[in-house]
Amino acid sequence: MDQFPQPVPEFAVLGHPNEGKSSVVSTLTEDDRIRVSRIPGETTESTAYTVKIDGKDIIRFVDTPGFQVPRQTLAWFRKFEGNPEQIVETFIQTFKNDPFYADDCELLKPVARGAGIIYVVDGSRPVRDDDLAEMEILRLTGRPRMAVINSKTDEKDYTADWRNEFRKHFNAIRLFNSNTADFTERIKMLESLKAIDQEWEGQLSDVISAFHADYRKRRDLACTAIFRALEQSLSFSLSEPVTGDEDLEALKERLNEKYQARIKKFEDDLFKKIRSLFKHHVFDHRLPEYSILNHDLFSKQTWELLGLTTEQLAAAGAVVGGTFGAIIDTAAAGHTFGLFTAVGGILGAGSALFSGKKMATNTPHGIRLGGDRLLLGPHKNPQFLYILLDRALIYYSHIIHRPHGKRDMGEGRENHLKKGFSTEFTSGQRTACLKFFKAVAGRSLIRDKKAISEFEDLLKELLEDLSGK
Ligand SMILES: Nc1nc2c(ncn2[C@@H]2O[C@H](COP(=O)(O)OP(=O)(O)OP(=O)(O)O)[C@@H](O)[C@H]2O)c(=O)[nH]1
Ligand SMILES: [Mg+2]
Repeated sequence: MDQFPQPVPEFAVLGHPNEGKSSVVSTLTEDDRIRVSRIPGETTESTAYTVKIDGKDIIRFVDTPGFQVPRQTLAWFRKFEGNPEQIVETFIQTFKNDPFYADDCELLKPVARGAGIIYVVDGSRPVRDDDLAEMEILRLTGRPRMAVINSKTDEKDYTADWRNEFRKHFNAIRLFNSNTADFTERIKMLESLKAIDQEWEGQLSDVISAFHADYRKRRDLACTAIFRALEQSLSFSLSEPVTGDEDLEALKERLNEKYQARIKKFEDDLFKKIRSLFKHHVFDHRLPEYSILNHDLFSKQTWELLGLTTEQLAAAGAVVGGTFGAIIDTAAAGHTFGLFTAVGGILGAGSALFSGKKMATNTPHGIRLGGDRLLLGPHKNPQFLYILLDRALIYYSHIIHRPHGKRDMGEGRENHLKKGFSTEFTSGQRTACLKFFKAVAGRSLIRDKKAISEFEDLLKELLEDLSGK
C-alpha cells in the first residue's frame, strides 16, 4: 500500500442521520461492506472508500456521521470572524474535545482536508429547520458542493421543496437513488460532479473514462465466463458401467442425479464468477421467491417460464420433470459406442462386452445400453441451450442492476421478467444458437469455428444490450 496515497478527487457524503449517506457511498463505490442500517446513528466515524481500478486509486468518497447539532454548529459558523478559508479547520480545532460537537467535528474532517461535498437528503420527507441549518453550514464552508435527493420511499414526494432550498445553497442538484442506481446513474453522478468545480473537470473526465473501460472489461470477462459455462454444460456427458447385478433403474437414477448436479455446479460457478466480477462480495442476493431463477434448473416451471409453449412441453413429455431417459440425451449414445468400444478394446482386450446384440438393446425409455456402460448426454434438446442462456442472462442482468447500497430484497426490475430473453430472439439469433448448439453438443470431432465465433458475437451483443451504454 502507498504510504502517501495519490491525490485523487475526494468527496465527502454529508447529511442528516439516516438519510441514506452510507447507502449512497456504498452504491457509488460498489462496496457492499459498508454498514447501512435503519437505526439512525450507525456511522460514527468518517471513513474514506477509494475506488481502485487495476490497482490504481481513482476517486474517493467519504462516508460520514450525520449532523447532530446543526443549529448550534451554524450559530458558531455565523459568528466566526477569522479567515473564511480556515472556518472548518478552526471549528474542528475549537470543538475537537467537546462531546457535544463530536459528530459535527467528525463529519467535517474530510471537508477540512479539501474534499468536495455531496449533501444527501431523503426527498420523501419535508424540509425542516435543521436541514436549512445544515445547508447554511455547508454554504459557509465555501467548498464546492452538490445536493443529492435520495428518496427512500415513493409515498410522498417533496423533491420540489428541496430543489427550491437547494438552489440557494448548492452548485448542482441531482436525483440519485442509492437503491436503484446502476452504472449509467453512477456515471451521470460523476458528470454532475464535474460541474461543481472546474478544477476537477479534467480529473473527473479521466475517472469517467476509467469507469467505462473497467465496466467494458468486466462485461467481456462475464461474456467469456458465460460462453465457457454453456460450452461445458452442453458438451457434458458421463457414463457408468452397467453390471449385470445392479438394477438398471437405480443406475439411471444415479447417473441422472450426477448429471444434473454437475450441470448445476457449472451454473453455480458461473453465477459466483459474475457476482465477484461485479463486486457483490458480502451478500449473496438470492432472487426473490417468485423469480424464475429460483426454480430448479431442471424443473418444469423453469422450462415453462422461460418460454416453452404448452405444445413444446407436451412434446417434450416428461422431459423437464427430471425423469431420466427423457431429460438426458441417450438416444445418441449409439454414436459413441465406437469410442467406448475402442476404450473397452484397449482396457479390456479380448472381452466380449460390446457384442452387437447388446449394443442394439433399447430400453423402454429409449436408453441404449452399450453393453458395459450407460452414457448420459450431451443433451440433445436445443431448448436446453435457451434455458441455460436465459438463466445466465437473467442472473447477469440481476447482478449488474443491483446497487451495492441496497440491502433489502425488494422489487428489482428483473423480477418483472415473465419469460426468458430467448423468446424474443430474431430468426438470425436463433440460427446462431442452433449452430452453436450443434457445434458443441454434437459429436463431430471438428468444431465448427464459425458457429462458435458467431455465437460469441451474439452473446457479446446481448450483454451490451443488457448493460446499457
Ligand atoms: N428504500 C430505500 N431505502 C433506503 C434508501 N437509502 C437508504 N435507505 C435505507 O435507509 C436506512 C438508512 O440508510 P443509511 O445509508 O444507513 O443512512 P445514513 O445516512 O448512512 O445513516 P447514519 O449513518 O445513521 O447517519 C437504511 O435502512 C437503508 O436501507 C433508498 O434509496 N431507498
Ligand atoms: Mg451511515
